[in-house]
Amino acid sequence: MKAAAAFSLASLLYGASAASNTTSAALLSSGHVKLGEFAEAYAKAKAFVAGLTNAEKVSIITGSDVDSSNGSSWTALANKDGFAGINYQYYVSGFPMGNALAMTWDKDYFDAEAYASGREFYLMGYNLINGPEAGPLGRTPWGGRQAEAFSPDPYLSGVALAKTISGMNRAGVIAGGRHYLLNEQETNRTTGTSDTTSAVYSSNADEKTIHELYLWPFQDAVQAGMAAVMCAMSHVNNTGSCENSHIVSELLKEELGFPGMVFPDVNSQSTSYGSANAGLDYGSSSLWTADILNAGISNGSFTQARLDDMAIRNVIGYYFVGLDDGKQPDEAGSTDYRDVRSNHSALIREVSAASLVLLKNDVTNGGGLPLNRPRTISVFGAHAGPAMAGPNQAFSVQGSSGPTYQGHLASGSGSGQLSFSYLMTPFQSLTTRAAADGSMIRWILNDTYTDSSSSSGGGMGSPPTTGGNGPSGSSNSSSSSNSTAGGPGGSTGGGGGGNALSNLGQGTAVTPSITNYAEDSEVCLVFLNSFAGEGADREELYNTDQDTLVKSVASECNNTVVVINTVGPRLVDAWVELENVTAVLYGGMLGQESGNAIADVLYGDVNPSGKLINTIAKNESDYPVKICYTAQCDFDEGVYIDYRHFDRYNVTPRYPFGHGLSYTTFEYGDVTAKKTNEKALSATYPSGPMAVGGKTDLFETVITITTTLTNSGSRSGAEVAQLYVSYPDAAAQPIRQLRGFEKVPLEAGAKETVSFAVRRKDISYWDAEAKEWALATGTYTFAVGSSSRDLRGSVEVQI
Ligand SMILES: *[C@@H]1O[C@H](CO)[C@@H](O)[C@H](O)[C@H]1NC(C)=O
Ligand SMILES: *[C@@H]1O[C@H](CO)[C@@H](O)[C@H](O)[C@H]1NC(C)=O
Ligand SMILES: *[C@@H]1O[C@H](CO)[C@@H](O)[C@H](O)[C@H]1NC(C)=O
Ligand SMILES: *[C@@H]1O[C@H](CO)[C@@H](O)[C@H](O)[C@H]1NC(C)=O
Ligand SMILES: *[C@@H]1O[C@H](CO)[C@@H](O)[C@H](O)[C@H]1NC(C)=O
Ligand SMILES: *[C@@H]1O[C@H](CO)[C@@H](O)[C@H](O)[C@H]1NC(C)=O
Ligand SMILES: *[C@@H]1O[C@H](CO)[C@@H](O)[C@H](O)[C@H]1NC(C)=O
Ligand SMILES: *[C@@H]1O[C@H](CO)[C@@H](O)[C@H](O)[C@H]1NC(C)=O
Ligand SMILES: *[C@@H]1O[C@H](CO)[C@@H](O)[C@H](O)[C@H]1NC(C)=O
Ligand SMILES: *[C@@H]1O[C@H](CO)[C@@H](O)[C@H](O)[C@H]1NC(C)=O
Ligand SMILES: *[C@@H]1O[C@H](CO)[C@@H](O)[C@H](O)[C@H]1NC(C)=O
Ligand SMILES: CC(=O)N[C@H]1CO[C@H](CO)[C@@H](O)[C@@H]1O
Repeated sequence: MKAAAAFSLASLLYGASAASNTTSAALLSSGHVKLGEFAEAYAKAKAFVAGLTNAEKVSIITGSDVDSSNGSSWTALANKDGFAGINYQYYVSGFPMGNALAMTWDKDYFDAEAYASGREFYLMGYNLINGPEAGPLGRTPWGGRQAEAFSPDPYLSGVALAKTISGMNRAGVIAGGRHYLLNEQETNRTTGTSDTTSAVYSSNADEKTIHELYLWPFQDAVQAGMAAVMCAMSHVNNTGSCENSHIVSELLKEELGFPGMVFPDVNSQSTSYGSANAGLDYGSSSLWTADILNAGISNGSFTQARLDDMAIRNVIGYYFVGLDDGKQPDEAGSTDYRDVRSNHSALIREVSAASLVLLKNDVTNGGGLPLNRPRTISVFGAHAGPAMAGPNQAFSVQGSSGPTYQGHLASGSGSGQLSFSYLMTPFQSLTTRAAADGSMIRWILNDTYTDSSSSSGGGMGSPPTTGGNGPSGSSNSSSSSNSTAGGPGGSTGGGGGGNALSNLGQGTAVTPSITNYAEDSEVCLVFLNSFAGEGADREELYNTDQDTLVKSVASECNNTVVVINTVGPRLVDAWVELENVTAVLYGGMLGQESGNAIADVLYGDVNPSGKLINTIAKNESDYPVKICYTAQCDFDEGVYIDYRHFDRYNVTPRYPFGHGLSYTTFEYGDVTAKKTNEKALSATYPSGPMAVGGKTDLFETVITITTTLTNSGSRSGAEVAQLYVSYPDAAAQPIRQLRGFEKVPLEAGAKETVSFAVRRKDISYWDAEAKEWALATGTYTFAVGSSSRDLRGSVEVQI
């Protein structure tokens, strides 16, 4: 209450004189925003800044320490890249990246991972984290940076961004949501160093698209306590994102009531007054000197109120997350050993396994998943095993990192890249399982392997068959007489390729070839990946070499199981319908326990429960948005990306958004609706007070949707029940949109009630004329299901 009184005084002092681009309402001192949980941090920040000279304030906003003549001191925030782990740091954990975490559709895991990762940052002495990310949202499946982000669905991304921001803040660090705004591709995000004709692309979108899609997750995150936002390198409406007063001051600070600091991505500030007036709070010490800013205050190009606002916004997060308690350890050197990892490996394995999506599973002939002590296992593909050198490749921004990686891939590249201290590969985990089960496991860890011995008849392409005491010694005379391999005591390497199609039981040293191994196996596991990262977009959505590998294996193996880890949607149509492809397991970048998590699901220790975070198309031409190569990138598709596009144009996807199978089955009961706030529903526009996040009533529950979920199979498992809303026509909305999800663990036979709290925002559309979220009048349909195209029940509500 005291703090609130102080704001109105301040607004009298500064509000009226606030000039130019930063309107008075974007100043915290204006009292425009009810600060709620930020009030105490604001009071502390304001008192601290009040004791500083302008020169000291300028030091703070340009990242320098202050040792005030008054005895107040400030140590510049230690800023660090990463979210799913600390970038460039020894002895830390590599957590599942954003895309994998999102595939869990588990709010508790969003929080738990962010908290655990946040603790590692905290204990290593970092204060301000560059992440998590809801930009890119995922406008185009070719975007290079999708592994760091969550989902092209704004609701799912909004929940994930909000939970991960609050989880990291709770760990004691300031999470900086990025990249704000419309930062959807890597191509031309900077000008080329030699090519002076190249231009940074400008993203141009209408207000409806901005509000209903790209700004949406940031709004949820502001409401959840986001205290810092990183603005992007790319431009919006032909102005640098960090210097665009519309998106920074009007949308973020005024409309969403953001109380924290806006700080720039590398090279994203180009002017002194332009950037400060537009709403950038932290920036370059050469563009923002005390002389320049004081001169601006003297002649009206800048204001004292704004400088104070900038300084306050630079320190408010520090107080908000409790860094002023003085307990945080000092910043560590990048190779210092500190015990920060706790038991995080267990959480990482759990989250990774819970993120894996079972796309297909055909158990009709005894194949498919889960595996049951298979006698013979063949493993194919470079992605199954370690890269030749590892676990971390060199950091490579602007590098061409794809399209596939010759080794097990569990991280994207760039500033979100994980710093592995170890990496569990599938090969290692499967070998451990095979040893325990008494299986035989063989491998070709290469996507394009060809047996070079087949022409020469010699042993050239084959692994050495040293010694005579290998498993092949168990061959009996009858079978070894048919063996073309070295056999017992074999010293000649592999046998002739012409006779290589030997049967199981004729000796283990079959000449290594994809088809030979495939033929001799009870199950064939083929591992594929798709790589990209910061600085370069994806070149392809499928890989011909890897697709050929799957087809070769499947031609000889009637139980071919494909495992994919990818940074963005990876098409599977080249082979997914083959009858010998019995199962497909699909995931994102899983982090350090990748192999263990994959094996946990393959063997059924964990029942898969992940769901797709985007649509897998049959053909890449089915997606609406490619990479933009021109200076003007117009978001003409509006809100129709991913499933919103497929639904509108009636394009059949291979696997729809939200899809994911289980080893058990689930049944949905009737769907019912209850209006919980009739009065609110009778008003077209929200009318609540302006708080952190926006008008408070946007976040109030107005309708509750309820159904029941039963595990009708014989194993325990978890289902993600999804709520999709269809608006009345007047709202001009996509056919259906995700507006709720709950992940429900159920023992075999168990039944539970599932409820979705629908907020006013969730049934509103952006009314561009009124510049406000509006409710439409008419019939809303609330459908509940297992994916966006597997709806099991619905209910209509008149509004
Ligand atoms: C010291 O702080 C007080 C208020 O805390 C302020 O009035 C004064 O101007 C400050 N002096 C300097 C040199 O910053
Ligand atoms: C965008 O990047 C592409 C590929 O690097 C280049 O050919 C093109 O000229 C760039 N476009 C602009 C507007 O700079
Ligand atoms: C882009 O500029 C136009 C014209 O100046 C303006 O109407 C529109 O609101 C701007 N959009 C954004 C996202 O800044
Ligand atoms: C104010 O002073 C600055 C610094 O000398 C100068 O760049 C700017 O153009 C001036 N603005 C006006 C309106 O005089
Ligand atoms: C890790 O340790 C914490 C604290 O000891 C405990 O609460 C948590 O359940 C553990 N997590 C896992 C996944 O074992
Ligand atoms: C594969 O073929 C073998 C040999 O004919 C048969 O025993 C097995 O059941 C088949 N498995 C599948 C999944 O079709
Ligand atoms: C994979 O096998 C092909 C063909 O045998 C060979 O040319 C290539 O070098 C191998 N790749 C790796 C990474 O070993
Ligand atoms: C030897 O192989 C034959 C043919 O596969 C089989 O019937 C027989 O049981 C095997 N003998 C031993 C001792 O393994
Ligand atoms: C050798 O293999 C062929 C074809 O699989 C089979 O018909 C023949 O009986 C085998 N011979 C012996 C001695 O096992
Ligand atoms: C499926 O695998 C079996 C070997 O188990 C093979 O004989 C058959 O030709 C394969 N089917 C296809 C369509 O490739
Ligand atoms: C995808 O569609 C395009 C154009 O419709 C077609 O030329 C191409 O062959 C298709 N690709 C695949 C892999 O089916
Ligand atoms: C976009 C915009 O309104 N820019 C203005 C910001 O304020 C300065 C100084 O008043 C003007 O020169 C810009 O035109």
